Amino acid sequence: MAQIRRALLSVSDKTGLLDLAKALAAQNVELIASGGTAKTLQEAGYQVTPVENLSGKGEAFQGRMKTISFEIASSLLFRREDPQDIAQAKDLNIEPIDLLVVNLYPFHETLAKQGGFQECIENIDIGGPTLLRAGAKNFRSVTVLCEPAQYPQFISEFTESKGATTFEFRQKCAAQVYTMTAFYDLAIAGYLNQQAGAGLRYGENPHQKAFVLKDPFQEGLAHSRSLQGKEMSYNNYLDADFALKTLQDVHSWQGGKALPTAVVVKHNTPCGLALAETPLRALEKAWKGDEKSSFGGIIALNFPVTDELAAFFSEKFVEVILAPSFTDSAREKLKKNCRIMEVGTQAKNSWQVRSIEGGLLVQQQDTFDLSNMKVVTAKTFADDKKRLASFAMLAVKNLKSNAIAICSQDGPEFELTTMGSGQTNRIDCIEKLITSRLEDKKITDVSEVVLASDAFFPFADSVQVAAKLGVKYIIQPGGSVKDSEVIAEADRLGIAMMFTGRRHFLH
Ligand code: 93A
Repeated sequence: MAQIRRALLSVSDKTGLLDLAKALAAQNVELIASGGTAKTLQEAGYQVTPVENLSGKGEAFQGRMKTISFEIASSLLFRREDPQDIAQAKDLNIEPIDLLVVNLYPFHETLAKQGGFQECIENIDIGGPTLLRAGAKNFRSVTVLCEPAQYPQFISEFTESKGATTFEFRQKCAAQVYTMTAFYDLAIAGYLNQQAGAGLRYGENPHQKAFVLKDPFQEGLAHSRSLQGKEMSYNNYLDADFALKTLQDVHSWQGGKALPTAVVVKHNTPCGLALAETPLRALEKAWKGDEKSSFGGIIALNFPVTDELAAFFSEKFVEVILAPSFTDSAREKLKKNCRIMEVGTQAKNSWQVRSIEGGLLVQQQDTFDLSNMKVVTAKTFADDKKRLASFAMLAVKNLKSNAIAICSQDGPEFELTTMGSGQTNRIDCIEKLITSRLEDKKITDVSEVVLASDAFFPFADSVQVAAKLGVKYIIQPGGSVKDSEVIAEADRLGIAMMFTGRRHFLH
């Protein structure tokens, strides 16, 4: 528990301020406040120490300087448990501040009401984030509240414990501060980027504004420059990211000596994927995975693009080619409007962030692990078939759910033969998409392919449809309440099946 004796309050939104002041005053906490906040408190009858008593200077530059000062930051930051800091604070006449209550200038609201440029700039809070970040860094001793929604919980904990807070509460508050300042800065960055005309030509559609925010702390696609061709578009980035992630996955699955690998992505879906003994074969096989869809696709390769490969593209239209390098003459040969980008094949295992209304969803990247892979049927898999099954699982991992991949092998070479993805039910994926695509490609013998499913089969019907097609090998995560029925059906139909214990939903 950390006892609160002095509080600094500096709030734009005065909601709940007086309830908070009442609870603090009841425990004899000294209230220090900036101009407007002090006024509100004083008008309600509270005794307030003006912030200038600490900083030694009054507000300046029309309010741009209120709380930014050596003394105030020191009061928040010095280590309360460190003898050296304690001695120095004493020398410098610094008294600790134990509670900080700040909410920031309403930058978002100013944008929302379409405030003018100068009004927006003035609403960029500098002192507030400085205080917040200082207090939050010292959460071991300092409690920091950055929005009125936190007050009720604080008041009840603080009152109950007679003027203190717990470490857990302070840590949660600190995390909230850095989330708050991150979103605050993100809004400012977005606004200034837009004002500066930085950005993509448009978003997914021409009427949508869009820009890329590059993470300065990470490398990756957002930082790569297109070496030639038109600028990357929003959709190009999305598809290129998908192509690259799939390529990196397949590249690392092969271990040290990766064979030439090619991925073709269309609309966020790898529709072609192959690894082969020569770059040209890998490219040809990936392209033929779904020739109809490959037109206008995005290509990712784990090998340099040479003349021979550039010639492959001469009669074809592709949006982007991603590869570790391009020879000068290959660049000459590639169509001038084809975007080319040099990118690595090394996966960066960073957080994956997606936006939803009102926030961001954050998760680890999906990883591949077949250490629990096991045969569950009477019929088994030969070792090379197991390898093909793991490739098929890798292919289906990179397809939008519900997804089914059918993969085949020719010696050391592997390819995605056909797939169905993005379906709202699994059975349609096999019954409609896979069946018609196999017909399209005139593939009649599927006895040596492996069919992979990104999640378990909820019923035995998918196995029946697969058997009707002639499929003899299936790999899937397992985990359905009907697993035993599914296995029994596979046994009855002479199908070999493996479970991996790891689902690969991709929504
Ligand atoms: O203009 S500032 O960036 N400079 C400062 O030094 C400063 N200190 C606090 N904005 C500053 N603040 C902000 O003022 C706080 O974050 C809060 O939003 C607001 C409270 O001002 P007042 O107490 O005068 O109403």
